[in-house]
Amino acid sequence: MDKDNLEKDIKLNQQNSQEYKVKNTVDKISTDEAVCNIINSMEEEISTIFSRSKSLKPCPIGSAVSGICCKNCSMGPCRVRENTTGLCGATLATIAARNLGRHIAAGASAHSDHGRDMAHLLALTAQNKAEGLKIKDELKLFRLAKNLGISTNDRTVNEIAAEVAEKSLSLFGNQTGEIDLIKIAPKKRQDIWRKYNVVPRGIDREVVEMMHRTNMGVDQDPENILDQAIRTALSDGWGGSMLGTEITDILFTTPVPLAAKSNLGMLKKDEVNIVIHGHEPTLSEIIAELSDQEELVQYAKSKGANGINVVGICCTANEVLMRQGVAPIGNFLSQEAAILTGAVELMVVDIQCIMQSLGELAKKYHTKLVTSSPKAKIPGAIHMEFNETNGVTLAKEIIKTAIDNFKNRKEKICIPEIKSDLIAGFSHEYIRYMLGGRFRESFRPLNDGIIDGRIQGIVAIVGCNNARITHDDYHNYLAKELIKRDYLVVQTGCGAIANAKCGIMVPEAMEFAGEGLRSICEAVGIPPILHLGSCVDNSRILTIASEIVKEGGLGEDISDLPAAGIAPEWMSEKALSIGTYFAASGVYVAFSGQPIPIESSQEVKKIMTEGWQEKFGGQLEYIQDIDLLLEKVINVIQAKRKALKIDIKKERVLMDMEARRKLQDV
Ligand code: BF8
Repeated sequence: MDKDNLEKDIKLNQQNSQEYKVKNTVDKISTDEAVCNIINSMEEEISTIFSRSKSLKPCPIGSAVSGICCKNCSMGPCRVRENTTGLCGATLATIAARNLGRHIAAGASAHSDHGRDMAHLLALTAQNKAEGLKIKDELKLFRLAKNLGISTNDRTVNEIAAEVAEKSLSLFGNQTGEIDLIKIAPKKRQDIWRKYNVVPRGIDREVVEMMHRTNMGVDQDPENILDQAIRTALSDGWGGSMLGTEITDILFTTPVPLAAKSNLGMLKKDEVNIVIHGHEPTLSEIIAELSDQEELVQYAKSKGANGINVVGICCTANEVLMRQGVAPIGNFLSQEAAILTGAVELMVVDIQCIMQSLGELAKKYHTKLVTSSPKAKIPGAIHMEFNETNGVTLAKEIIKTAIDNFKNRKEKICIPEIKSDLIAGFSHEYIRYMLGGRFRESFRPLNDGIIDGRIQGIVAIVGCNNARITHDDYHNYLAKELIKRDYLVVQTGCGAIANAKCGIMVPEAMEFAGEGLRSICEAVGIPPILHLGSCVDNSRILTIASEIVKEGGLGEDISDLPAAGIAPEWMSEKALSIGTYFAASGVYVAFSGQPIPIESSQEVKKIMTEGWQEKFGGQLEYIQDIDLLLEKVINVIQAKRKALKIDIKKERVLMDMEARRKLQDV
């Protein structure tokens, strides 16, 4: 590059960076008053994600807003714009597709490796080697066995579990064929995947091939690269994540609705506070169970505390909330605030979405930060390793460490008096049961509600928080706007915790819902926003969508359903994998907050919208303006209603007691 061009390039970069800064200024850090109170009441300047987001701006090239960065070989990093190429000749579109493919491979790996650990745990449980664990949901085990083609006749539960574990683990290493769980999808959907050659063969295989194809000088056709990205994402949604959800239900029970409370106000001033954080539920389920044990409670009392209070953050919280009602005190952006209260004796973390800053932050407080997974150590933390066979012993040791730390509280305790009620625990099994009743469980009433227009559609609002935008704002805004217009909202991950903290995950929220949705919620006794669990539990949404299709009356495929997905505050690579497997399953998906890392390539954007729409009947796009996003989602769903010929609103029939009883008794 000559000197003039170099100067031009630098100037353009600065200009882009400047524009980008203006667009992304966050006025309010959070809509969660508890988090705002904690951050605003800090007496000394302590670095948090909110302060760092002000001083460290995102690189416009790295985030693929005004160009793209390729660093897959040491001749670069190459900064590439439209009409320029990297040293090897790679175009912007090729680099964008490659980078996205790698992000998806990482996101799918995270979910699937979690699923693998659950399968491994099931194998040890079947051999009675997993301390404190046994199979709690035999029915669910039989169902998974059936889906994996395993016979359940004349065999003990442990024999079946052992074979289910073995078969599940084999899905990771399969080299050819198709992973079994795709057969849960409607037949038409499976045929679409086969037609475009994107059916996952083996979970690990797809990730490895994605990494290979994006290595220097291999796959250079953006569409071909993105087809492999789709196959990788499908191996997550219909593979690793689905196994994670199914096996967690088998080991810890399939969730049913339960009441709980959320937010930082659930920390207790006079009790030993233990925060469970991360994504793998096993150790945390045991900690939560043991925290009521008389011996441990007495030990806490002997140290001056009134009891033991286990609360959670992120998806470990969602998992243990769904089955034991443990309070989610916060989502991704609340993790530092929890320590800043000065009331946390111990935070035990496993894997994923754990900020490294916790190590330094914990040192300033009396909080002990404990890492438990060999896969995730943090400088400054104490490592107490969970190895599947030491659950109870380790959980007790962790609880005792927390109790012993109670006396070391030194900082001012600052627990905001803010908490909200919530209802969680909506597994797909329970939704079918609650709609149809005990003897005739069915999705029929839901399908009928959609067909007659009382429910206009189903929208999944999922995914993370992102410090570049106001914490929880988009999650809560969209959920309220959608239920108002008669769209049933399903939630997972940090989005679910956002809605819970905002107080709209309770039946009372039906007062904000439209008339049609309200009539269904009242008859069935559910909130208009359903908490489906953690991020791997997005696989529950795939199962629900498949069951709705199977029930009939709403087309033959997931792409026919009046449904959409939104990740309005996405941050993690896992969200890109989720968005992609939903799009490839036939769902319209919109991301907001921060751009998806292909924004500068018109060619890749076209493939992921028009191209994927044509091939898979779904698409994935970024829409910055949240109102435009809302409008687009509604338009997409209304177009699907029109195609199904259910767009003409039927006369609203006021439901008398008999009609309500009918709905309950179907
Ligand atoms: O897996 S929503 S910030 S906590 S990645 Fe992480 Fe995103 Fe939260 Fe759960 Ni999901």
